[in-house]
Amino acid sequence: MNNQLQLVVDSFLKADGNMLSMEELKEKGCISSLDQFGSNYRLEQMGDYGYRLIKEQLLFTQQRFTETVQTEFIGKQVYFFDTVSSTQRIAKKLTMNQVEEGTMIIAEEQTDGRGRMARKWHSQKGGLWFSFIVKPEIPIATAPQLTLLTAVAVVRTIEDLLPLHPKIKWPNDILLHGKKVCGILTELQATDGNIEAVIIGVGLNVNQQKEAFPEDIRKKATSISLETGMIVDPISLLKGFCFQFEQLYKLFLQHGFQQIKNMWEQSCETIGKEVTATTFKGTVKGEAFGISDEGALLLKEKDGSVLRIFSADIDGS
Ligand code: BTX
Repeated sequence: MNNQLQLVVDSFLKADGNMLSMEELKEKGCISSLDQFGSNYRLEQMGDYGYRLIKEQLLFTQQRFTETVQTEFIGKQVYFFDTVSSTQRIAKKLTMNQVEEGTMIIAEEQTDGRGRMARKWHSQKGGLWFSFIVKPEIPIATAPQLTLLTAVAVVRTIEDLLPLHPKIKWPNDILLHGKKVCGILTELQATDGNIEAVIIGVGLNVNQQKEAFPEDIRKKATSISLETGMIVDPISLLKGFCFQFEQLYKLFLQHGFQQIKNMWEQSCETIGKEVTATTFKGTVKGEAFGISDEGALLLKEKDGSVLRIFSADIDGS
């Protein structure tokens, strides 16, 4: 066995002390986790008793990532940290100097993770916290499209690796069964109206258990592990994300936003709902009926007037 692996052995015992049978493991969904994460899980036969599931917990290391990431530029230059204040802050500092497109900063834990409008983002160990830099030659007004593109990349990553179907809540929340599993923060650096760099921060709750979330968000936050009952390899998710993002980003640069917009709408749970949008200017209510080409939420008020919302918190049924 590769010496980078940390072995955790879970015995699946029945109440009578016997191991679970293959059929029982299948019923519990363990076999599907084996299919999804073949390298992380293996079954060992225990004589005539049944099977034991051996869980090989893979370490969160730069080496495991760089050796196998399958991209041309996203995540090719990486900075891995155990603990940082905020990967977003480090990424911003890096952009002050010459930095390659796709450069990524990844941390196992953030002590001062931030969301939009300087809100706190809880970033304890067990999650995946990273920021990366892209330098698209696009008009500033279309930069919010990158948040939506990133959301599609997260959805595709999760759907590709796990038996889950995440939904997007405009503009930047990814939900699993109605709870927030991921947040995206997009920040711009521009000079004279031209984009110099876009810094995209992604916070994905992976293996945290319920107690890891502070009381105030426990009801509305979730992790992949809480939704699947599995311990998931964050490096597989990170590699998957880099691949998905790069594919979509190339498509975006070559053919524009339309195809990304279609994919986004397919996974969006906000469209078609009556929502309340809280913006800087106040609160508005209406039916969310689509997004504009710039990525703004289109809201139809009761009197039929249409509003374009560029930044807001959305509540709705
Ligand atoms: P947001 O403003 O949409 O969401 C912030 C809100 O989400 C908080 O006010 C809180 O209610 C809730 N929240 C906080 N932490 C969590 C969590 N772990 N899971 C679910 N809900 C939570 C979202 O902003 C953008 C988040 C980006 C985070 C990444 S992590 C890497 C990078 N570094 C950094 O400092 N930020 C980004």
